[in-house]
Amino acid sequence: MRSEIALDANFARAGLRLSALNYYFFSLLHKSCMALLSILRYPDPRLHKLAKPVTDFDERLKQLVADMAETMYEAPGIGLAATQVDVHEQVIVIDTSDTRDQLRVLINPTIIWTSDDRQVYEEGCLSVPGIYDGVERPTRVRVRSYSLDGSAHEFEAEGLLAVCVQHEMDHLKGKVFVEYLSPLKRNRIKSKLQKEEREMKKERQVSSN
Ligand code: K1U
Ligand code: ZN
Repeated sequence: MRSEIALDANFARAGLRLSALNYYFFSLLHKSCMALLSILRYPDPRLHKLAKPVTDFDERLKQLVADMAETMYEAPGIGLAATQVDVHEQVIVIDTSDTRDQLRVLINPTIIWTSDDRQVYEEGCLSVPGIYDGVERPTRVRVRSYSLDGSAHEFEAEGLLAVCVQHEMDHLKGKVFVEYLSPLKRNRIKSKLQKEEREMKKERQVSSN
C-alpha cells in the first residue's frame, strides 16, 4: 500500500505529463497490473549482455518502468537496471531518497561529464545479494537521459546518487560491480553465490515434492 501511494507521486515526477483525468486512469491501470520481476543473480551470463537504446516510448515501456519500480522498492534497493530483470534495453529506475518517494526514471542515459576527483563507496547490488565492497568512481557526474514521455533532461549528481547512476549504467553495459574487485575476491563471491544457488534449487525441489 505504501509503495502504491509513493508510486503515484513518483510517476508524476518521473516525466509522465498527464492531465488529472488521464493520470487517474493511468495509475488505476498500472496499479492493477504491476508485477514483481525476478532479478538475475551473479554469475548469470545474461548480466553481461549489452542493453540496446529504447526507440519506442510506448505503453510497454511505461509498464516495464512500473514493474521495475515496484521490484526495486520491494527488494528493497535504491536502483535497478533493466538488464537485472533480463530486459536488455537502456532503462534505469533510481530512488536514493530517505523518504522513498523520489523516483527517477532514466531512459537511454549517457554520462556527458565526470569530475576529476574520485571517491570510494561501499557498494551493494541486488544481483549480488549479501556482498558489499568498496568501488572507486568519479565523485560527480553530469547525465543526459530521456523521460517516459520522450523528453530529454540533464542533471548533475553527487554523493550516493552519483554512485548509483554509475553503478546502474555499468549494468546496461553488462558490467557488475564485482568486476572492479580483485580476481581472488571475485572468484570467492562467485563460488559463494553458486553454492547458495545450488542450495536454493535443492530446497525448491524438496518443497515441490
Ligand atoms: O542492484 C542494484 O543495482 C541496486 C543497488 C544499487 C546500489 C547500491 C549501493 C551502491 C551503488 C548502487 C542496491 O540498491 S543494493 C541495496 C542497497 O544498497 C540499499 C537498499 C535499501 C536501502 C539502502 C540501500
Ligand atoms: Zn547492481
